[in-house]
Amino acid sequence: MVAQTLEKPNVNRSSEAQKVYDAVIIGTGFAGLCMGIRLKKSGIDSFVILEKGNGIGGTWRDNTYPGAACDVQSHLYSFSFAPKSNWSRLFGPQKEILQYMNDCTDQFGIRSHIRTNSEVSGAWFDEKDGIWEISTKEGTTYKAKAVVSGTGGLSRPVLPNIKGIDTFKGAKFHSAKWDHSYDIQGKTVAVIGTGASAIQIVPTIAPLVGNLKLFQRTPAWIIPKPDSNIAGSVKGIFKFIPPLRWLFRKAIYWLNEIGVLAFAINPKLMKIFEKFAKSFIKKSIHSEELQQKLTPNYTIGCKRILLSNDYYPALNRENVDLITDGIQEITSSGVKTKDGKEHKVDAIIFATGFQAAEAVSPFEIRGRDGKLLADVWEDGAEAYLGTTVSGFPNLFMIVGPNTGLGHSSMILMIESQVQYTLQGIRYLRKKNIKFIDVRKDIQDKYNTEIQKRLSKSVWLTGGCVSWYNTSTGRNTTLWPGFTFEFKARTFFLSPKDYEFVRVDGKAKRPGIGSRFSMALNATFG
Ligand code: N01
Repeated sequence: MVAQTLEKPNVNRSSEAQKVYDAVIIGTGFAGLCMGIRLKKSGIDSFVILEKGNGIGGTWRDNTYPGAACDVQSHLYSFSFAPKSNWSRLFGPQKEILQYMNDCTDQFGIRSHIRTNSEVSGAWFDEKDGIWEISTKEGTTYKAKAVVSGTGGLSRPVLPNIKGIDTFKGAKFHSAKWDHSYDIQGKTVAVIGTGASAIQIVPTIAPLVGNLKLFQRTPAWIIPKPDSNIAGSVKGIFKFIPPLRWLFRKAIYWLNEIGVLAFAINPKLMKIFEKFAKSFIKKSIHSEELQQKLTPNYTIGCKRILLSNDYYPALNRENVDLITDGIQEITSSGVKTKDGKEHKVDAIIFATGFQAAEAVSPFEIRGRDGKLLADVWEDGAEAYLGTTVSGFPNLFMIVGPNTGLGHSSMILMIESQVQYTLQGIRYLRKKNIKFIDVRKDIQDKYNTEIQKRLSKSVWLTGGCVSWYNTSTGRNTTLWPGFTFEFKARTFFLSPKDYEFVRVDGKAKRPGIGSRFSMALNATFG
């Protein structure tokens, strides 16, 4: 239980503290940028975007590890309203994605709204005035009608709880905080973890290091990555014949979308993928012992399916050892496994993932009656349409609970949530509306439905432990359906789902006409 401290920050007497923005957006990942761009495009200028780092990009700024690239096709992993014809590869590398984000920031004129080095320490809702106060660690306080949180599920790297982790004398860092000043050339390096980050790191550093000791707790299912350079002629065609680029994006979209049938509707279909992945192991790995170590004992799809053409070949290398004996402790000079062996290494890289499913928000958020979001989410995060939480009026979360995907581009979900949020912000700009708060019964009904659907999915029936679920086995991260269903459900913000409180204190909802005009304005405004 999080301690109840009802203290607000010292209000900074700067001009920021006096001004009331229409919205304060938190984070400059795809979510925060998308929200800023859509506000700007619809003529709303009264917003700031707070960013804890000193540049934009969120997870794509932080994850600079060798080999970092997207595992979703770039023509789909990009904004629908900002297509890029000249992606260098089908699956773009980190630097190119970060450049794309910077280009969008400038193209849509939102850079002047961004306040870097502004780490939010807390947000408090003042029910009397219907205003959020947002404070930063740097000591500035902002006021806004609405808060849009775009802090993402993968912004808090997790170091494992392994005995002795602090005693190690060599270099150690998390994959999301790569220490580029450390020269790995010729060194003996441990990589702990075999998830999406590790399978990109291992093949990239294996030819550089002296020895690589890879500590695997659970093998991942891996399938080939249909990646390649995109030829100049194709880039030219996409540039000069935009409908073909659009068709290409649509083709990728529908190919990925088919995956939902196996992930969420009938996990038995996963057997087809499993057979394919098993034959991929057999074809790629020389030693039978290694093949066995790399074959998972849970249904494919239960954990994220990984794509790689160079991970298995890297494991065939003489200088790479896959160690599956389980880690006992970390010593001052290496990693000791449960069989009593100490593996001496110069450096340890923790590719151990992020804190995604557990019920925490990265900073204190207090809603009506001083209620703390972390307390409300003690048994697992939940929201309505992954975006709003009852008791926390005028707060919108992009990439909130149960909006993650196992099969396609998160940017599709982000754009849907932004469309929804934009309507909320438009309502709040109406002079007589103080706040809107999603009805608890609506939120509960929605989550009962989502959890029922998830209970049949491979994520809960596949027999694995994954970060998709909380420690009590509740899936708080994934959307159990097609992305077009989510888009349809978030296209209109339906006033009947909300308590509308007006400045005069009366609770009166806008009519049906308003619902349509808000959605149309949000779409075309
Ligand atoms: O993290 P992970 P990640 N002892 O949680 C192991 C996105 N992403 O950073 O499976 C030993 O997947 C853990 O073992 P186990 C993507 O959404 C996207 O790789 O829990 N091992 C696992 O092997 C992805 O899903 C891209 O038994 C320990 C690994 O660490 C998400 O980020 C690229 C351990 C963690 O794997 C996270 O990926 C990269 C311990 N105590 C990442 N604790 C794109 O291309 C944990 N592990 C878009």
